[in-house]
Amino acid sequence: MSTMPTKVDILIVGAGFSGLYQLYHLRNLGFNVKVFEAGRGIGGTWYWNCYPGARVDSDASNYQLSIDGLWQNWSYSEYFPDWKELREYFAYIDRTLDLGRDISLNTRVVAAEFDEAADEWVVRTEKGDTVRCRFLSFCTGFASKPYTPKIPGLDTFRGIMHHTGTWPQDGVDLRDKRVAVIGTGSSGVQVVQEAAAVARQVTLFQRTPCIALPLVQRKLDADAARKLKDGQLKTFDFRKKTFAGHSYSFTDMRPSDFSPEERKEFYEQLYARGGFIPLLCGFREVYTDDDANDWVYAFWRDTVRARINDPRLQEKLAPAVKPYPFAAKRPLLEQNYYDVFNQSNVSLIDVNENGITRITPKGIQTADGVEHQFDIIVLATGFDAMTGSMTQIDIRGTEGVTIFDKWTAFASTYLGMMTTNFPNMFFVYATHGPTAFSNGPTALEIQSDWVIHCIQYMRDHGLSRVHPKKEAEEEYTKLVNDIGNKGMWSKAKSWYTGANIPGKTIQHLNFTGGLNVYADMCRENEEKGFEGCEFSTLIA
Ligand code: NA7
Repeated sequence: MSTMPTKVDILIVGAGFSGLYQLYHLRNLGFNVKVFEAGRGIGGTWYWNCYPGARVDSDASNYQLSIDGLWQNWSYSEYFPDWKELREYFAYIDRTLDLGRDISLNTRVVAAEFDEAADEWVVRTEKGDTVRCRFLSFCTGFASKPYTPKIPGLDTFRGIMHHTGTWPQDGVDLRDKRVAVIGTGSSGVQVVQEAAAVARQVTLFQRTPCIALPLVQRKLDADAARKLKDGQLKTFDFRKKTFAGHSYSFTDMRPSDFSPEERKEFYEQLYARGGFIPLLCGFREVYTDDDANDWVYAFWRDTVRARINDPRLQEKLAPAVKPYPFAAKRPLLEQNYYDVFNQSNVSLIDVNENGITRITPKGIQTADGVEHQFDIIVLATGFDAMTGSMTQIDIRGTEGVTIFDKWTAFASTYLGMMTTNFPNMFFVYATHGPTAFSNGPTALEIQSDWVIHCIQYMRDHGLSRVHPKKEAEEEYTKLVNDIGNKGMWSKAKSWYTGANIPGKTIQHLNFTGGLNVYADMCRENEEKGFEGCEFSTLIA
């Protein structure tokens, strides 16, 4: 892997999908580019999230980069690959594109300061190395700052305790153990499924029931993989034109076009196809219309309740009255999550009825005074998502402004890729992008292309500094929040709006108008010479 440079044209932070995509394209354009990656391996999310059961929710043909020469020779073995296979895919990308020579692993960026006299960033790593660069591109994703609630006694536990986002690389054996899982997001659901099969006892601490759709996993044999490959170019093209960056889109039919029986039959067919199909090929009105949302929730609830034997657990896991609108939090995918609660080794504690009072050396104490003893506690408690990936770094722009100070009160960005006071700094697949509900590779390719073209434009025009105009940023930020307010997202507490982090300002952190709309905006913006950006040149 790479040696430490002192000066480069472009420094990329993070070696996940975005970082690798940008490195490949910028290097091909003749720029001197380096990637700094905090992990000891590449893969971003799939390096850190190696907890039992970690698996992607996007399907095989959508969850890959569209780089020519790359996709032709890669096939996943499952329709929804797990973290191990995703790591193999990253190793394949690295090998095929020869990226490793420009990636410094185990190199965490802790600070960056803009040198106004030179139009350069001075970036510092945890080990104390500094590097100068004209452009700084944060490819740190939306979920790289794990969140652990401040539960009293956290550090007194004598067993094994880890957050899913910083799971030990050499794994934790759950076999025959007493396992506690706190959290019912994607991570918690995936761990529960895996633990239920091997652990002696699994106890889920639930605050809010999740809405999980059937994954419908299948193996991809040679024939199935070839069929996907035959349609791959079409997939890459179509996925950029859809609401969520997957190669399928909402029905044109409205709920009122169906009789109740037809509607049910239609959704049964969508459920049988699996993954996000019921959400993304169903009624678009689910995001905006209460009646449509109620119906879709009721359909989901009834299918789930039919799988659970105990009426108490039916009500806990799929309540009669919806706890929040369908899709207001990120829907999850499950394989046998609801079924495992029929097993004698799996139980659920509702922390609203019986809260966690403290972690003890032996386990978790609840409000009823009981000490539940565990060998392993899994903190599946999520992330300070979107803004946190960057506000955790000491980034200082012009006029001494830090990104933490700027975004703590209210996040503002231009196109979800730049922000005023931080010239020559880009970020993708994070704050104000079409991030949370989009297929990752589609969103980050659209955003990264804009970043790459902007840098290229500046080189072609002899420009050394770019930053968004204040009015342009205000307008875009207002757009993000106005569109967000039209949907259901504010009616749930989740990382979509920052509501999962105590004290964090509640606001819309995603562009929810659709990835296709966002892609058009970026293209038009570029065609108009990066309208909304101000460029300048250092006087020699
Ligand atoms: P999520 O989806 O943010 O889930 C975190 C879960 O942790 C969620 O169910 C929270 O409950 C729960 N939580 C947080 N604090 C507490 C406390 N104090 N007590 C009990 N439960 C708590 O994170 P994930 O890692 O699962 O997924 C993140 C994203 O990564 C995911 O959406 C995919 O895009 C990939 P709540 O629901 O807020 O009541």
